[in-house]
Amino acid sequence: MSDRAKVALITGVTGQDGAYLAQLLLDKGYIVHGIKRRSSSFNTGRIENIYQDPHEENARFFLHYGDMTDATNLIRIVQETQPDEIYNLAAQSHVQVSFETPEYTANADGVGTLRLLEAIRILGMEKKTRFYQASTSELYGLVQEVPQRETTPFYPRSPYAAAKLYAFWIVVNYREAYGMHASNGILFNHESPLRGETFVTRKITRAAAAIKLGKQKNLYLGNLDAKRDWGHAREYVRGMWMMLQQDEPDDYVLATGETTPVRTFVEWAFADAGFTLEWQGEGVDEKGIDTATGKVLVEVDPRYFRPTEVDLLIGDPSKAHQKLGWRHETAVRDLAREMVESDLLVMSRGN
Ligand code: NDP
Ligand code: GDR
Repeated sequence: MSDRAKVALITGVTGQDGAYLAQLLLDKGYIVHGIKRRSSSFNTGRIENIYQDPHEENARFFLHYGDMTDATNLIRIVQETQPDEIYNLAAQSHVQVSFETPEYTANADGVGTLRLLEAIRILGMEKKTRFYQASTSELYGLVQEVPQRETTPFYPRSPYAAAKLYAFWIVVNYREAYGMHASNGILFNHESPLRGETFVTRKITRAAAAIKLGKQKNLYLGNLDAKRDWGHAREYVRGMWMMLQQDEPDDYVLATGETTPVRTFVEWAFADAGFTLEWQGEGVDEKGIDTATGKVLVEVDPRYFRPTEVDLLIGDPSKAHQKLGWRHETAVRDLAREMVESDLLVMSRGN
């Protein structure tokens, strides 16, 4: 083994997982390159704390403009950075938005993955560069088997999931066809204080904090009956890294093995903000009422219902336990508390 620092390239470095992964790899001594999109507004808030001026002598974190829809750009960045490991986290990652932007989602999430794999192949780096693909429990979609594991059949239920299905299989194909060290992490939902504000957990914890601080009156949600297997993002990015340290590439489920209805997550988050909710009504008329004041704090708005829903996700992470030694640590109840506390702090500072 040489003592040269390993080089990693992260697509989607400005997202929730990208920020945690970049931190993890820097802590491990890697040189980290990240691809960020050009945006008219600031989009590097999550990596502000690890940003390094590239002029600094010992800088190990570098950002490059790029996009998963631009093959020329991906080839150039892979050539310039010569990564030992690529983590493909970039995606239009919002399931509901994928119903509004299906073609773009297919392009960025599906064909984008192909572009990156082809960049490796065109540059003759198949044997040098290991590849991680951000696959998802959304592949399971319509319930075929519970808990869901690596052998459970896929049944995607959204343009997002269909695009990720293509990405999953093109990664398997490049592994088999060209002997690439390419692995899929089939990750169940993972959240954190850095979670995007329109995903349900963060939408809930932000609203609970804002209502507590008198900045918002109530919260509108969609399907309260959906169940998700929620873990902590910081622990899941460690699993990504572990997959690329294995001698052989493979596909792994990362999950907690516990599932929780959206409604329960709402109750927890509001309790952590000091409210006790009582539910009244059913379906679109269901309301969450504060028992102390009688005020309606949570209402259902059908605009957040999806044309096709994924009702139940619960993962079986046994393979990751056995082969990677990976385990989740944070229980979902504690995750909800951490997110509410963080949102209360951020909002009370006025941000
Ligand atoms: P985020 O939505 O927080 O981050 C997505 C990242 O991709 C952002 O950096 C975003 O840039 C970037 N991006 C979006 N479109 C493009 C594009 N066309 N070209 C380049 N970059 C782009 O997602 P997460 O961090 O939560 O998830 C990371 C990955 O893991 C995603 O692929 C997601 O689909 C997948 N996944 C996530 C799970 C979860 O529970 N979080 C579970 C399973 C899979 P910008 O900041 O500019 O928007
Ligand atoms: P998901 O996450 O679709 O599982 O995809 P999201 O938090 O968006 O939804 C979870 C469940 O909550 C229900 N829901 C609502 N969702 C949102 N966003 N907003 C609402 O108001 C609302 N009300 C109820 C949804 O219907 C759904 O059942 C996430 C993303 O990170 C994907 O990129 C990733 O692949 C999967 O997790 C695993």
